[in-house]
Amino acid sequence: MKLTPEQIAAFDRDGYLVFPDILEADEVALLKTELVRVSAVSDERIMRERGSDAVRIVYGLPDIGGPTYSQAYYDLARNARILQPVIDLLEEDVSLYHIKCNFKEAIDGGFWQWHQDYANWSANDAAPKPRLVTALVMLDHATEMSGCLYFVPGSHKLGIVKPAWDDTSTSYALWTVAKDKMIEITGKMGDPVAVTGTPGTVVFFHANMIHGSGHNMSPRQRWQVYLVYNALSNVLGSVPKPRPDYQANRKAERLEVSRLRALADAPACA
Ligand SMILES: O=C(O)CCC(=O)C(=O)O
Repeated sequence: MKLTPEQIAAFDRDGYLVFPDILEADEVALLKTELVRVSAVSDERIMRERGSDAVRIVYGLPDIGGPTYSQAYYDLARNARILQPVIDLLEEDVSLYHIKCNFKEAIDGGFWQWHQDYANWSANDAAPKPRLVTALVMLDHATEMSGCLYFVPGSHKLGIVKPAWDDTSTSYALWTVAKDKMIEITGKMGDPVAVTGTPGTVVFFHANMIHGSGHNMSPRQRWQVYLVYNALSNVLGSVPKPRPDYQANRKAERLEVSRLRALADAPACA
């Protein structure tokens, strides 16, 4: 899927693009089945909600030989429908920074504070520039009640907003946008918008986009996959305590675009 100049201009203006119906029902079903399988593994790549057994995040799905490896996610990261738009947006070849699946289980799935991903990747991994793009894949209906993401359109143009460290609100510590800053920014830029959609929807967003999401109050799960790509020129600097490869891949290997239609059509690689 090649992006048009109009789509690229809309991404530059708003910081995101939404495409419904990119993955087909059988592909979404395969990705969900694989998540059920790998989330049963006991490993640090599976992180839980604070004070609960509910899974919050699964990392490591594209890592061949790893405990949470899944061929379907390895293929997804290379699929033309996801990878080609990312290359079009960054205007260069990319490597895979990580894949993260956020579960947000019915009733138990917790919120995500307002934050910018690049504030975290800059501080934690010494990513020199915000030349990373995330492709969010919806595996369930994302609704306001089930804890969909919210964006502040245009906020990617603000650069890094002075971040505040928060290791108490949820089980996942994060550099966040502080409350007073958030009130100031939305006062100027307008209220955040809900990123809702049906299973198979893909959303591309900028690394400096201010985003967050609420608790899942609904009786249905809200699973979403986040595939993060880094421009090959954006080589990570050194840090005293590098995060594991499954969170910040330092190998910077160029990804080849796969034109195969269905994830299951790809040849086995492990
Ligand atoms: O899945 C969500 O609701 C939010 C996830 C998020 O913002 C993140 O992983 O950076």
